Amino acid sequence: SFDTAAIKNNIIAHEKQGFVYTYGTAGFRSNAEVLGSVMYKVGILATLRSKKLNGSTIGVMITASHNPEEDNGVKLVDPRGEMLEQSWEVYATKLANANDGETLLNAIDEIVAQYKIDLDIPANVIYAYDTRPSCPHLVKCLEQGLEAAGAKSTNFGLKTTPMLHYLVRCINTAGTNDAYGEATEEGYYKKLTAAFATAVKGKPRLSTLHVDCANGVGAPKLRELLKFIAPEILSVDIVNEDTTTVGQLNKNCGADFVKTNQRAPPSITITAGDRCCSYDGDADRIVFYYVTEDGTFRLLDGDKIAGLAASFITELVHEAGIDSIKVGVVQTAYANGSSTNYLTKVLSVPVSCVSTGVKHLHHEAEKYDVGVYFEANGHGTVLFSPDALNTIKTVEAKTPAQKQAIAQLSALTELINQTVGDAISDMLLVEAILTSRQWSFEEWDQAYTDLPNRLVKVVVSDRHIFKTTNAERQLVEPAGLQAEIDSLVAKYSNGRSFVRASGTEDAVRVYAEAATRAETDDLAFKVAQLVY
Ligand code: 16G
Ligand code: ZN
Repeated sequence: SFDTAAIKNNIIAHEKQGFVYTYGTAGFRSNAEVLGSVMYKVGILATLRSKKLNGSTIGVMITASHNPEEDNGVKLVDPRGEMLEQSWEVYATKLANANDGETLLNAIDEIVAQYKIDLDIPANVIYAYDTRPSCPHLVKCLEQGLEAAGAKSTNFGLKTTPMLHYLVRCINTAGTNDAYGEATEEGYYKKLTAAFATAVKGKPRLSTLHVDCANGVGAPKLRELLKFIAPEILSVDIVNEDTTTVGQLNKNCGADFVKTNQRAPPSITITAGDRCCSYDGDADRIVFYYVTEDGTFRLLDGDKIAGLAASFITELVHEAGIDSIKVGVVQTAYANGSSTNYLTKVLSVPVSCVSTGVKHLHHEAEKYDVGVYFEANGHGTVLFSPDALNTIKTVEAKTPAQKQAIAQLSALTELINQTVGDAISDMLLVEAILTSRQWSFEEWDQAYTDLPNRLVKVVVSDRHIFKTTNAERQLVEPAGLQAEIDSLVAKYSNGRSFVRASGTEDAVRVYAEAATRAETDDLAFKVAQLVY
């Protein structure tokens, strides 16, 4: 039961006085040393969230994704495998900052009153964690909170972030019409690999895909998944799978390294014809890359994945004779201008632009029959609306070609992790499309050419004074700054630039793109000077 005396007495003291916790874009995230006290509170919060939702299972994931190994973090997963409902974030923040038992109980009372929570409803929570050395300690702190709050909880152990999202949805939909799958790690592997086999049926296998797992949890999990796929249909070579040597996680490897540095990890020797991709530390992001004959590095990022997926699904929907299903794409301001142009002008699909952060993209994508969403950094997935799923399931084929298209669409709905972006699932999606089309990376890359772009991080004294509008594409504060940026941008051909405060780091980010590399760098530099 919910034991207020225990909650008060077992509180874990703040590790560092004066440290302010914020439930941000991706939950709480910071150096792991200050997070024990937060985990305790998160255990209580997850319990309250479950009670509020009539005992539905809530997920807790301990990870700091692509951050350095000494960091850690935690986020809550809602019953359908989505991110925690946004209105709860401020309460999460309040709980985390309560520094003594009395303040904590007051913060809890406030949540209980605000959401009219019946504390007698039994709570269910599941949790998992990545490979960081700080996880075992933080798990204990979380358990201390769950225990004090009286939740029924299950430790799912080492998992990728998207696996935990999958498990939460499976548990909550079990036995219903939209049961999502078997709530086990094996169930996840079986669902994805069976769908992959169907999607590539009858097509020759592609060459080996080299997968950089960032020395993180993606490595052991991908290895496990491969046991369920015949080597005749997928050939994978795992690189950077050292999850035991301290200091290796995300170090000079992984999706964030590749996207930021626009080059392959030094640990991979890559020659023309090689096909490579990189996961991030918790395997919810992926980017692909190759080098051309003349040795030029070519990145196939989230925008390229979105373009590939949107074109393939649009084509299948048409071949299946179900054009009533409308495909749409959701991007952020970081999407390369060329990708937006390709989607709207060449594919003629609607594109919406939203603020950075998965929760924003996900909810916008739900508005389409088939919503493809990807951040340029490689996080994304595809959502099929209940109506679209139903149409795909029930439509009757009139020709063998239609039958084939319907079977493939149906396989994609199983292959794609629709709860959140998933490096393993997205990898299989891309491989399924490329296998189906018998395309090389070069052919995929032909769709459009990225405009040169530059992302600059500027450390300022107070990033909170930077307020944006229009999906972060324009500043409203500090007053006058946007006008100055606009007049700079006007001087460059195909110029575009915007400034926003980071949600994960104490800094401001400047993005710029223009027709040439020199113009882009110049624009980024000048805008950064305005901000500084
Ligand atoms: C978080 C977000 C990611 C976003 C990034 C932006 C989630 C799960 N993750 O990692 O989607 O791209 O923040 O970071 O929402 P920034 O605010 O520091 O630019
Ligand atoms: Zn991640």
